[in-house]
Amino acid sequence: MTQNEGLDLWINEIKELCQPDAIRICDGSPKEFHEMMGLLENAGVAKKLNEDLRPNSYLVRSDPADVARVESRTFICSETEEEAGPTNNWADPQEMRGKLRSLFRGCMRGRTMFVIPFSMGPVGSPIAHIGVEISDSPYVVASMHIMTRVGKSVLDELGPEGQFVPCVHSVGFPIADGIVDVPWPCNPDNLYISHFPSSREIWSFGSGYGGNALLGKKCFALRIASIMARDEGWMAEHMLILKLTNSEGVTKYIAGAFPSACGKTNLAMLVPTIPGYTVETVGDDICWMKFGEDGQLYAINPEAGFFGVAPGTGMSTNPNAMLALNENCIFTNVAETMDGDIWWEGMTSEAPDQLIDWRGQNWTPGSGAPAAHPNARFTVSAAQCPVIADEWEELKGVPISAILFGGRRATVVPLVNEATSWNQGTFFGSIVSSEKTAAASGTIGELRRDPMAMLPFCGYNMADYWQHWIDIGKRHGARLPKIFYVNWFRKDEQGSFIWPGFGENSRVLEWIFKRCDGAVDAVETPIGMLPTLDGLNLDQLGLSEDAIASLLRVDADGWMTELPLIEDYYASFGEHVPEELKEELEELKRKLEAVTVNVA
Ligand code: OXD
Ligand code: MN
Repeated sequence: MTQNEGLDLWINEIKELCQPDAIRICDGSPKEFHEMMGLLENAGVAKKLNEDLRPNSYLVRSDPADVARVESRTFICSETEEEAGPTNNWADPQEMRGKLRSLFRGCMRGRTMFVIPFSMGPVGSPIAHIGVEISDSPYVVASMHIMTRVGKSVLDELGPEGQFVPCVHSVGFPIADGIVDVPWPCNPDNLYISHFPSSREIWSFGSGYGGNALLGKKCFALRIASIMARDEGWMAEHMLILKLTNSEGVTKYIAGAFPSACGKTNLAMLVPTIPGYTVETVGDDICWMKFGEDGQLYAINPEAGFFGVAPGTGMSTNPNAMLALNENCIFTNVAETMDGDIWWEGMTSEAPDQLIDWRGQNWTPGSGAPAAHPNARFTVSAAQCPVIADEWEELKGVPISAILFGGRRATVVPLVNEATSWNQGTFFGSIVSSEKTAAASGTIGELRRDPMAMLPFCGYNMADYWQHWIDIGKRHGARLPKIFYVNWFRKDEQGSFIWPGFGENSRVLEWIFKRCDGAVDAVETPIGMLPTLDGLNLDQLGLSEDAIASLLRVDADGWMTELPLIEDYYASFGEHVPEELKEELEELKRKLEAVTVNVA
């Protein structure tokens, strides 16, 4: 069937297990894409949008029970529970294999089994890796066409002996025994998204949506790749990659980890408000980094498209994303306009008078429920982004000068601070958190920690992953990127955001750019280097002195209150927490105590 014997054996094995009616090896061609969309149209789940308004684009409505990633049904099946760590759902690999065998047996009856060879990263890049997804969903095939590189070039690159990550996916809805097909087949009562670290395999059953089903993205590019990266000395991260150029034409590449729904796509496509700077996009979600022969860390975006959250995306918040969406898109669970186009909350300030909502029901403004599902998505090729960087497919990747970490913190964490060392930066990454509840003034809201924005995506023990970061620092000290901790979400006493965010974040990027060159001074504090009052361009923002102070001050009391929370958090990982991080915590405590004593 293919030239790779290992692949052929595996395809046969899965065919025997799943018993499909037919097998098709996908070639990634436009013809194949249109065939898939035709199948979805015939099934009544996809609708072609008005060709004059949104050429070659489709609206898909999923089953209302299958609308998002399901973390509670995502499993890491390492040999021991400790290897998976306390932040993952662990399942015994033998038991899970047994369960999956019985679920997958005959699960593709009445369907075609698609074999999708895909490359995560530009084909032939030394940073890229190959996977093969077997799926019984034409929606998955079409989406993989956009989100990854699919087809013959991948099989050629794989060659007769090449290794691939095997990814098996079924919607879990065989058409047999008198059962008729439904528009969006799925099996939410038997959902399993399972990862086997030792054999680097992925098995996903019961969902057709997003990260549950497009196995190249979170399952491979983060969970399995984080394990490969640990074993092979590289980094697989939940990060955007942007290219920042100053008025002299000097360019730096910055990677940034932010938890889901913190505006990564917006930052990756930002339109700077300050003169002289331009931002271009390399990636908006995932970043793979390997060290070049020159000792520098080089990054690729392993994806080929954007699978972005639609609601909240509009010309005022992310014009570049909107312009990317003019044609050749799949929209899932958005609302439909009466003239056959799409709409979602935040696309325009006012909703149209009448819509068909994501469930296919008539909708008018004020009807209570949102017209688009809050996790409605657009799927679009990255090449369509008007600010995609020319070098986004560069085989050797782009050299990374700075890494950003950030969460949503109403309190304590300043607008930006620079770690004084890789270890301190790793410490900041390990404590990234967002406030779940509104904090009263002077208190800290309930925190959800999301270290390095990897909480649902790290394929092994989170504290061992921190150790991997520390080890990278030890091995590659000299030319590592600088690390910064940013927070766009600081609130004032009235609960309003202090920092305007969006394009104004370019002011912080400018400071980071200059810090990388040592071109601007900073103040040394217990939490690293902070901007001086005139170091950050705040012109014409109209921020009060109080606001600026809240954004740039070290909230020593707030940090002192937070230290025991960090200690408790670290304690939940037991012996696995790297000594270096415990030392960073101790050091921070010592320095904060000295500051509070001085002030007193
Ligand atoms: C995503 C996520 O979809 O992080 O990118 O949830
Ligand atoms: Mn993400």
